[in-house]
Parts: sequence; C-alpha cells; structure tokens
Amino acid sequence: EDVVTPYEFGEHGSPRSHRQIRDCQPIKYDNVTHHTQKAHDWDQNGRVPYPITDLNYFYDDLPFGERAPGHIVWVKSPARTVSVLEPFDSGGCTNHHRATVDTSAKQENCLVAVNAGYFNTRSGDCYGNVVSNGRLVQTNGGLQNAHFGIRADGTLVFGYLSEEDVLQKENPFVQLVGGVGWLLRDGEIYVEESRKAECGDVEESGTVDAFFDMLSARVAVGSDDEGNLVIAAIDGQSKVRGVSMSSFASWLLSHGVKNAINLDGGGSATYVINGTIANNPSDHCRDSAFRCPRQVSTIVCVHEP
Ligand code: M6P
Repeated sequence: EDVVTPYEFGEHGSPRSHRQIRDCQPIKYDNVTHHTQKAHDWDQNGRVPYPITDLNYFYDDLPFGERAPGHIVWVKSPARTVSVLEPFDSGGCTNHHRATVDTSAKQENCLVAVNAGYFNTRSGDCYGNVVSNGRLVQTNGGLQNAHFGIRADGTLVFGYLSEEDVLQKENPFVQLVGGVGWLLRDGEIYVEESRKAECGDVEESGTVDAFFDMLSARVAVGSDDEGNLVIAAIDGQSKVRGVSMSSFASWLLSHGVKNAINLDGGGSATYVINGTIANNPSDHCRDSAFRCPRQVSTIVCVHEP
C-alpha cells in the first residue's frame, strides 16, 4: 500500500537516517529530500556583473513585534562568486583551526562573508559535510542536518543529502556546508517539518526544540526565484534577543527568499563587508564586560568572479 507510515520520533538529538527523513516529510515532496535550482548567471555575453546587487541594513518589524538589526544581501552569479572556506586557511578543518570571520575572509578577499558551519566548541572540529572550491574536505558521517551546496553545473542545492548525494561524481558539489534547520523550502516555511528531521548533536544550545524557539542571532543562506544567492544575518543574544527560527523564516520569505537553511548563529553570528565586521557579535571577550567576534569554523564568502 502506498501510504506514508507515521514515524515515532524519538528523543530529539538522535541521528536520523536519510530513509527516516523521506518517511517523515510531506508526501508532496515524494522521495526528494532536497531542493535544486539553477543559479542565476549573467555571463550570457562573456560579461559577469559585480556580484552584489543590493545591500540593506534594517531595523525591521519582525513577526510578534520583535525588532532586530541585521543585514541581507543578494548575490548575482553565485556559482562564480560564492565559496565555502575552511577556517583560517585551506586545511583548517583537518587542523581543527578556528578563526574570526574577518580573518578567514582574507583568503579570497571576500566582499561579503558570514560564519557558516557549526563546530565543536571544545575540539574545534568542523561539523557537517564540507566541500570548498571543489575539494571534498569531509563528510558528516551520516548525521542529518540541512545543507547548502553548489554543484559543478551551477545548481544551487538546499536540504538533506545522503552520503551518496554528497559523493556523486557526475555533477559533484563544488561548495557544500551544513547548518541546523531548513527554514524555507521552495517558497514555503519548512521550520516545523525540519524541526522533526534535524539531528541535534551539532548545536550546543540544548534540545532541537529549545534551539528552534529561542531568540538568538541567526544567519541564513538562501536563494530567490531568479537563482540569486541571499545571505542574511540578524543580531541577537541567545535566549535574550534576536529571532526564533520561525520568525526568521517568515522574515526571509517576506523579502522574496524562496529556499534557505539556517547556519551557525548565536555568539558565532558575524557579518563582514570588505574585511570589516559590520554586525554586533554577541560573544563575550575575555573581559566579559565587552563583546568580541568569536573564532568560528567555515565561512561563506562572496568574492569577485
Ligand atoms: C559562552 C560564551 C559567551 C556566550 C555564550 C552563548 O558562554 O562564549 O560569551 O554569550 O557562550 O553563546 P551562544 O549564543 O553561541 O550559544
């Protein structure tokens, strides 16, 4: 019988197989656990425009009366201008490096850069699948968390990937990084579906539910209908100010974003423009009276084509 069997969710935080994700997602998505989309590309006449078309700083009205400062940027021709970079330098994940986003951004003179993947705050290990400029850095050992990637043919990919998807050679990933939470799927808010599917071992804020619902600084990577990449970072302080995952998703949707995953946030949330930190990171300095940018793991970098 062709029915979707209800799936007993165990305690949040236990790794879930790709098969379980398929079983649990709404039937309209069939067996597909990620969304693919052709990246915008303006190279029709051998000409690539300056990659960033818009850059807004906002104090916007978020749902539920929340207000939070942040940034949102639209990136043209992302397959030519967006890289996932390891912390500090190439090999940074293998070497357990951590570095502030502005430091890592120097690797490719990033016009815009944000912190990206989660990491083990004690060992420095990078979490998730990581592909950087065509180099497979690591696979995630089967943990199921939302990913963003760009394939060799210029396709943008958002969602859940099996190890087979990650390693396929016909049209391999050239950039790939993981977060926690699939915010928007093909124009619809996907927070509740994603809440049930995500592995909680990666974030360190508590249960998946607590992590999804708390106010915090949040960072997302997404795309609009035209295949532009969208990067958004909202300031906050975990459990005190900022946005919940569902507010973040609604806000992104209201700005025309159609697909998006949530990257590392909280004290890691850092937004860099032309080498300068442009947001207000909430991590504490050694002298806890002050706030300092955190040394984080991978970054998403927007560079010249
Ligand atoms: C640690 C320190 C603090 C930080 C807190 C919460 O205790 O690094 O400075 O505020 O973690 O960090 P996060 O918002 O990333 O969960």
